[in-house]
This record gives sequence, C-alpha cells and structure tokens, in this order.
Amino acid sequence: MLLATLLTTCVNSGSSSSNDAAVDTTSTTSQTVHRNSFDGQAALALAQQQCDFGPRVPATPAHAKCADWLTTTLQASCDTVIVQQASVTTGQGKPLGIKNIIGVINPSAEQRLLLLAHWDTRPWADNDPDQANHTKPVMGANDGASGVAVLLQLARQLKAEGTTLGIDIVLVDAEDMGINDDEESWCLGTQYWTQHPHVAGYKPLFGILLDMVGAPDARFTREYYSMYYAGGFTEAIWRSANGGHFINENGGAVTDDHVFINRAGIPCVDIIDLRSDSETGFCPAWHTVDDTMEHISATTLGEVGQALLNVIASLEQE
Ligand code: 1BN
Ligand code: ZN
Repeated sequence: MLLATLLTTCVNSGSSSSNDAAVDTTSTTSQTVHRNSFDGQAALALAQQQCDFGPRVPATPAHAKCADWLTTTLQASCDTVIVQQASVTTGQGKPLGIKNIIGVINPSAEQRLLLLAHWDTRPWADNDPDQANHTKPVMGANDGASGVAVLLQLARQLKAEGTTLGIDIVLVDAEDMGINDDEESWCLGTQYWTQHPHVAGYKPLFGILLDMVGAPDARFTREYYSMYYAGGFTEAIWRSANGGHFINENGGAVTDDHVFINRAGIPCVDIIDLRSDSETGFCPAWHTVDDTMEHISATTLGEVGQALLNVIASLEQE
C-alpha cells in the first residue's frame, strides 16, 4: 500500500531557485499533495557555508568548527539534536575521534524516515590528475557538502511547513577516509551508528542517503545495492522525481554508507551521481582538488530536495 501510494503520487519535480511558489500536484489518482517547492538556491548557500570552513577533514580545526555549526544549524529546525561522539579505527589502524550529528523531527511519531549524508571530506585528493595534489585535502563541495546542504534546507522547510512524519537526519562522519580494497575502512561513522543507533530498536520505514548530489550535469541512475535491498522504494523515488537529473536507468554499484545501513536491516537507497562513461564511475571532480563550489548547481540540489519533499508527502498520507 505504501509503495502503491508512492508510485501513484507525483509532485512536479520543480526547479529550485525559489520557494515562494506553492506547488500543487499532479497525481494519477485522486490524491492531492501540497508542498512548497524546494529552494535549491538556499541549499547552495548552505553548501558554501560548509566550504567556508575549509576541507572538513576529521581531527582538524575546520572539522571541529563545522561540527559546531552543523549542530547549531540543525537545532534551529529539529526538535532534538544528538551529537554522537566516538572513537573509531581507521584503515591505517589508528584511533580517530568522530561526530555523527543527528537531528530528530517529531520524535514520538511511529512512522519514520531516515535521511543521511556524510559531512566529512577526504584528506587526500588521490584521484587528481596531478600527483602533487594527492596529499592535499578535498574541499568536498559535492562530495560532502551537497548532501548535507539539501538535508539542512529540507529540515528548515519542514520546520516552516510542518510534517506528520517522523524524520531522522543523520549527518555521518568519516565516510571518506577509506583505502582501496578495504571496504571496512570507509563509512566509519555509519558503521558506528549501525552498532549504536540513537534510539534503541530504531526501525524506520526506509532510509535515503544523499552523496554527490550537486553537479550541474549529475546523472542519478538507480544504484545497484539500492535496487537489491530496496528496489520498490528506489523505483518509487525515481518516478516521483519525474525526470531532470533522475535518469530512468539502473546504474552501477557503490559500497557507500547505505550498504552498511541495509546490512543492519533498514532498506536504504543511495541517491548518487554515477557516470558509466568515466573510469572511476563518478564525476570528473571526484577526489580531486576541483571538487569546489564552482562545480555544483542550485538546480541539481533543488531537484534532489524536491524528490525528498515528494517522498515525504507520499509517506505522510499513509
Ligand atoms: C563516495 C564518495 N564514496 C566516497 N566518496 C564511497 C566510495 C567508497 C566510493 C569506495 C568508491 C569506493
Ligand atoms: Zn569521497
């Protein structure tokens, strides 16, 4: 029933540069969904604010300052904010202090949606064409800030508009410190969270992970593990997103945060920019010093935020 509703309810995938147009709905059934359109420009400004701290590499002052800002920013929009502080072990076998920052909306609602993005940035631009940049950190406008920006703006709009759904926004740390051929060295914050969820017995309906959701030429195809673990929900998201950068094709596989969430028993979808025409499988700026604000777009952020608003509107009707 839930998926049926998602499949038949469709809000225009709107463009993104303003939030003043109250978008009404098109629906293939008699259901009507009302939601203001997502403000992609505001999301872009939130990405800029993260980048203004510099690369958010764990165990650096910029990372610590950004953690405080993310906490304060979420507190303005959420009912509760939990900062999960922990020590994890890196791929190099070293202890690392991390912070998962969790915003809870409608804590007593039973029907819940989990939304995730990683907020840390990679310490090494080791895919840069210039070897001299391989020891420099990545700014992470796309790989880090973009997904967080969409979730911060979403929380802001939900605070203004209200929602009956329970929503948990988990900004995970230390996703991007991994080394090749060592799956467990990636997604350290998420791995910690799956062992220590912020609520005992936590069981949302679904999860949605955003990763690299800002490129102007993004291609959001349906990622392999998302289809494997949560196929119906993945298809429903793509249908309700209704085109734009959401491409009606199945894409490649990425061992991203959502894989660990799925293994913990929560069906979770990764909205991620996948490029079948590139050697890495990702956009050209991936893990290079070019992952900067000039290479992300308010329009793309707006489409992703609108897709989330559409999903939330559908789940609210259950
Ligand atoms: C996504 C963005 N990822 C890292 N930055 C996940 C990933 C893990 C990608 C392993 C490739 C290999
Ligand atoms: Zn990365």
